[in-house]
Amino acid sequence: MFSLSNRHFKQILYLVFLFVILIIATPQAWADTDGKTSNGVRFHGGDEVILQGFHWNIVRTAEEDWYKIVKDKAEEIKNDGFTGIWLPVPWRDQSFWNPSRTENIEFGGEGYFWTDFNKNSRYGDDLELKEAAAELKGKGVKVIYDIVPNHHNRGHLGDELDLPSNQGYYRTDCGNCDDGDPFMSGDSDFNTANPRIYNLFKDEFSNLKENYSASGFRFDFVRGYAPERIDAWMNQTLDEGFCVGELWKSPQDYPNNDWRHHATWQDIIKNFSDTSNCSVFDFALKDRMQNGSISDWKYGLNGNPDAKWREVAVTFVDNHDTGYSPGPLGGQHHWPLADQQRKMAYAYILSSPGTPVVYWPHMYDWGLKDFLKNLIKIRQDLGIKAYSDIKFDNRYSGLVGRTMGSKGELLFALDSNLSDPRQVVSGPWRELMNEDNGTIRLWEKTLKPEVDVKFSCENGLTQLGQSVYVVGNNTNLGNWDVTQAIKLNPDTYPTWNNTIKLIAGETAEWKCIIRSESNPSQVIKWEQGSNNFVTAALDEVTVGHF
Ligand code: 7SA
Ligand code: CA
Ligand code: CA
Repeated sequence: MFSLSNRHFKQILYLVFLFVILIIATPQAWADTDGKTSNGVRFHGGDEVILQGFHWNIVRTAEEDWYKIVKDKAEEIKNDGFTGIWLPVPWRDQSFWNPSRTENIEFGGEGYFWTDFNKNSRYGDDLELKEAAAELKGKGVKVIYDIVPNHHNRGHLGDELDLPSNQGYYRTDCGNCDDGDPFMSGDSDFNTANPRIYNLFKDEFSNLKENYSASGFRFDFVRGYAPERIDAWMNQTLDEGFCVGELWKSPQDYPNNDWRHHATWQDIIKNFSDTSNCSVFDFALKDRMQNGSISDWKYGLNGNPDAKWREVAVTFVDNHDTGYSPGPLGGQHHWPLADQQRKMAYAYILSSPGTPVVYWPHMYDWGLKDFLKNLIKIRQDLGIKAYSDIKFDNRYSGLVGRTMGSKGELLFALDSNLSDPRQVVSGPWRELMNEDNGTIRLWEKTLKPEVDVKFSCENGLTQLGQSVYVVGNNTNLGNWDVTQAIKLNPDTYPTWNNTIKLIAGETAEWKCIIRSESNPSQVIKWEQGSNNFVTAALDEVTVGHF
C-alpha cells in the first residue's frame, strides 16, 4: 500500500494551493460569464461586447476572401475587447440585382437570399469558414452566425436544397402556411412550422455548432416567423448560446387591430424577447437616435428603469442596412445616424446597459478604432453589464447619467452644459475622456478612493512669467501632456509645492518642469535624469529637483 509521508503530503497540499491561486489570479481567462437572464433570455452572462464582422459591400470590395481576412485579424479583434463577432450568413447566395436606376451596379450575394446550406460563398469557401471560426473561438471571440430562416432563393437546377411545391414547405403552399410576415412578395418564404422545414434548420444549427464553432445566432427578419420557433430551435441546439433577433418593424407597420400598432417600440421588441427568450436589437433606441434629441436617447430599451427590460437590449449605432458601407452606393443606408452624432452614440451605448454592437467600418475603416477600443476598455474595467443600473440626470442639457458597474461608477455627459461631475453627485470623480470640445466627457468613481499626495520641486529657479509644474503618467498628472501639467506654488521658493490627488495604492511616474505661463506648451526646462516615482498613500510626500 502506497503511504504518503507527512512531508510529501504537505508538499502536494502546497502545490494544490499554488495552482488554485494561479487560476484565480488569471482574470482574463475567467472574465467571460455565461448563463441566461433570470427570465431565461439567452444573453450569455450579459458581459458581451460584439463586433459586427462584415458590412453590406464586403462581397464586392474585400481584397481577398473575407474569412481569411477575419481569421488573420482574430488576435486584434480579441485585443480590442470584443467577446463576440457577428459573422455574415454562412450559406451561399447566388442572387443579384441592380439597386440603382442610373448606374450599373450589382448587389446580391450578401447571404440574405441564400440558395442552400452550401458554405462556399462570396465570403470564402467552407474550409476558410471553418478555420476562421475556429481561430476566433480559440482566441475567446464567440462566433455568432447570421441566420435567415424566413426565406431563401428557391428552385434552381443543382441546388442542394430543392423542395417541391404544394407539400406545405412554403408560404405559397396554402392560405396560412406562414406564421409571420412575407419577405417581399412572400413567394420565397418558408413555412417554418412544417416539421421537415423545422428539422432542416434544427440540424443545420447543430451542424454550425458542432463543425463551425457557433456560439450564437443572429436571427434575421424575425417579423417573418413565430418567435416560439426560435426558442424551440435554440432549446434543441444551442440553449446556452447567445441569440439576438432583428425585429425591425415600427408600431405603424402593424395592422390597426394588432395591439402593437398602439404600443411603443420598447413594448414590441420586449414582447419578442419574452417569447423567443432571445435578446433583441434595440430599435427603440435607434428610433430615438434617428427621430429624437440626444436627451431622448434615455428612452431606448437599454435605458428602461426595469433591469429585466434593459438586459435584453442589443444596442447599436448603425448596421449593414441602416448605415453606410465602404464601396458601391455607400451601401444601403436606409436609416443612417447623422455623422456628427456617431461618436456620442458609441460613447453612450458603450457606457450604458444592454449588449453593445460595434459596426466593422466604424472600427476598422473610418478611423474610430482607438476611440472605440478605449470606450470598450472603460466599460470592461468598470464591470458594466447588460443589466447594470443607470440613473439619468435631467437637470442638464444633452444626455447626462451614471451607469453602476460592478467595479465602479461611470458618469457620462454628452453634448451637455454640465460643468462639474460633482454637480450630479459627490466625487471623487476622475476624468477618463474629454473629446470633441467637451461634447463627450466621461468620469469614473472607482471603488478605489483617492488620497492627497504632497509634491515638491527643489531648485526651481524661474524668470518672471514662468512657473514650476508637475507632469506625469496618469490622468491626474496630465498623462505627460505638459499643457495639462499641475502648477505648484512658490511658497518655499526656490522649492515649489502642491497637493495632488492620486488613486490610493497606485504608483505614478512624474517630473518637474519649468513652463511658460503665457504658452502652456512651452517648456523652458525639464528635470534631468530618470523619472520620479511615487506610490500614493495617505500623507505621502514626493520630491523632485532641477
Ligand atoms: O425606412 C427606414 C425606417 O425609417 C423610419 O423612419 C423604417 C422605420 O419603420 C421608420 O420608422 O423602417 C422600414 O424600412 C426598413 C428597411 O427596409 C424595414 C422596416 O421594417 C420598415 O419599418 O426593415 C425591413 O427590411 C430590412 C432590410 C430587413 C428587416 O428585417 C425588415 O423588417 N433586414 C434584414 C432582412 C433582410 C432580408 O433577409 C436583409 O435584406 C437585411 O440585410 C437584413 O438585415 O422571391 C422573393 C423575391 C420577390 O418577392 C421580390 O419581388 C423580388 O424583388 C425576391 C426579390 N426580392 C429582392 C429585393 O427586391 C431586393 O431588395 C431580393 C432577392 O434582394 C433584395 O433584397 C435584399 C434587401 O434589399 C437587403 O436589404 C435582401 C436579399 O438580398 O437582403 C437585404
Ligand atoms: Ca459572456
Ligand atoms: Ca414569413
